[in-house]
Amino acid sequence: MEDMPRRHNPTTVDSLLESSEVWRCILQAVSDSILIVDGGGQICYACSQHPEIGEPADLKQFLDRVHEQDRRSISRTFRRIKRTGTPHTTQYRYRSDTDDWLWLESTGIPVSCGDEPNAPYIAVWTKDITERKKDEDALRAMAFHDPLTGLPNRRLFKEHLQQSLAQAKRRGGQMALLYLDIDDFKQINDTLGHEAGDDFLRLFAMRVKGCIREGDMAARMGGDEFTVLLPSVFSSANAEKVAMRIIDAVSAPWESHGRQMRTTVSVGVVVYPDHGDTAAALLRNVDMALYQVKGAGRNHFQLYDPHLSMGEADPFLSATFEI
Ligand code: GH3
Ligand code: MG
Repeated sequence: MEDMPRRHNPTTVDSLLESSEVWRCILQAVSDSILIVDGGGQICYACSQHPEIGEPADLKQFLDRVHEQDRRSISRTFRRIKRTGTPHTTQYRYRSDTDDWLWLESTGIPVSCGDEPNAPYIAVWTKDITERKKDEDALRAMAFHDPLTGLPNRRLFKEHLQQSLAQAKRRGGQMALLYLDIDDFKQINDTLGHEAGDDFLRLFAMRVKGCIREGDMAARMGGDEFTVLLPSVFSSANAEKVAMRIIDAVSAPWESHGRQMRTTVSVGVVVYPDHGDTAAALLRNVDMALYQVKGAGRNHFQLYDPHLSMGEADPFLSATFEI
């Protein structure tokens, strides 16, 4: 490969870089905001390309608009820059001129001027990263939610189960877990089509959510399997009541292409601490309880009972049927 021809004269570049006029042009042209703060915290230069960020008169005015939960991290970053003499970056929420919360990312760069020792100034280079944060939030939401129903997915459910369990243990209280499986769901897909199946899954999610309180959680585990987490119950009767409410709500008629349908659901129920004291034990036992309902004819709930044997299935008791 041929050497690239040198296009610049080092002496000219040096004198260019020494020209404050050149730097002023560059700073005013970049699309970020720049502040220069002296050792006493006074802002000695401010140039903002973001009208909504504005140009604070001093560091106090700037910090007043930073979200109170982020102020300590900003002070810590400033101290670190002074202590280490190296650049550091921090992200924080900032109240805009229009009173909206923006996400900003600032990099503080220690700079010295002339012969002054110990870099007495800090140049703060700030980008508006609000859109990037929104995209990250949307991606995070996608990673933890089921796209069809919008409900939390298995991953988020498992996190909440662990948290609820830990809280119940600390409180010495009880919590309940319901495992729901739609009866004969394959039949909806087979007779009405996959889209009707999807419509019913969305309707099912809404009906289940309508049966629980704020603080409780409904999640889709996959396919036609859902869970409901009741982080605080006083007795198994509370959980059974919710299970019954869900069974009633789900069995209300629904319509697909002018056809009136009715669909049922089976529910397994476990309560901590009676039916297990780990997430794995509760999940194993709730699955067993659900298996018992399916075996006993479906369209019902079953509180986990290790002594209960499986009944004979009655395929005509429940499922989806036209009415
Ligand atoms: P059972 O009463 O024993 O639960 O019988 P079932 O027909 O409901 O059987 P199962 O629960 O095993 O079937 C779940 C079916 O759900 C199988 C699969 O084709 C279908 N399914 C899984 N995910 C989706 C989805 O996102 N949309 C639709 N429409 N169908 C799905
Ligand atoms: Mg099913």
